[in-house]
Amino acid sequence: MGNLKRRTFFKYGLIGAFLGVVKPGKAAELLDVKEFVKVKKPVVISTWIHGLEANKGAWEVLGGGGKALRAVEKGVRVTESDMTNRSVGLGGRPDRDGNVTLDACIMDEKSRCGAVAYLENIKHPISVARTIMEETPHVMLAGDGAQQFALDYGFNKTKAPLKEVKKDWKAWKKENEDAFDKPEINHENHDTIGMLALDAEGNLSGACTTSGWGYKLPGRIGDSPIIGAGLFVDNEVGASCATGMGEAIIRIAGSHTVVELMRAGNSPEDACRLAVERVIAKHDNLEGLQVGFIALDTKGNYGGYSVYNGFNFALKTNDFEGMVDAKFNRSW
Ligand code: SD4
Repeated sequence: MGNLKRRTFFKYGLIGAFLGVVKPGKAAELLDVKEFVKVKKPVVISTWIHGLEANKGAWEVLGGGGKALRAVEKGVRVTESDMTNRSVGLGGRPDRDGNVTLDACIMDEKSRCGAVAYLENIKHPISVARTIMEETPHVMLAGDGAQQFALDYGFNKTKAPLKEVKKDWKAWKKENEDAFDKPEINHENHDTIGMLALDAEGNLSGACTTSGWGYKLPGRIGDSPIIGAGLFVDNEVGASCATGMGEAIIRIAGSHTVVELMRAGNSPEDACRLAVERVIAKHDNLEGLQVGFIALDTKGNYGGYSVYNGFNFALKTNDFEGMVDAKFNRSW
């Protein structure tokens, strides 16, 4: 411990002892009490504007001292329930053949995780992911097996797509015969919700849920249900989640990369930026390739970064509720 740290240690150790937070005998066991004092919690961040409502849902748990895991599930269920949302839940756009297929995953402070991919007709994929995590020895279920599992565990079947979504899909199909050969993604048709929370006990959890790339090839699965790509949590370091073109995020194991960059000492924003720079370095053609990451560390520091401008995230703490514009590498 250097001189400065030693002073910090004694200063806060003594304050802690005075306040009764730290027993004098215990103070010697704390390595860096200054860091401990600085932790800001609870805090929740989530991708895009729909994150505002989702954060409110999460805060019903976090604000009362509840656990991050329950908060992120409750939070993103708000977005999954919103039938006006075209990129999350059963209100989402279908695949090329007109079927709505959902991807989601969840991860907690003990590195337990659950994921569901290519799930049809179930309203809350995030809760199916949590049930897989808690009730099975597996991490991920997909397709018909995942749906059967959900039905067995009491989830109801719900019809999709919505009438108006089907109408849009029919119009798209008429105009886009080419897309059957060469699928394209654009930055308006995909807005996954990824959420990260740090609870009052200092534990992290995350959740990610999406209907994926609108009009995707049938069978396509993006990054959102893949632990390490769409979401990663390490309670010793921090958590990250991703939005944007899943294929590019998977190629660099995006969210895991962000967490490892934080482990190496980068701030959440710098870690997101470095991961975005890695995405950029791995792609010759960046046209339409939007990727954004958000990250939250164990001290309640947060940040986000994207390839292109326009990405933002919702933040809620005891003192602040609102949107934060992420920094970006380039403009559209
Ligand atoms: C996917 N990453 O399926 C998702 C889509 C998304 O913001 O995040 N959109 O590739």
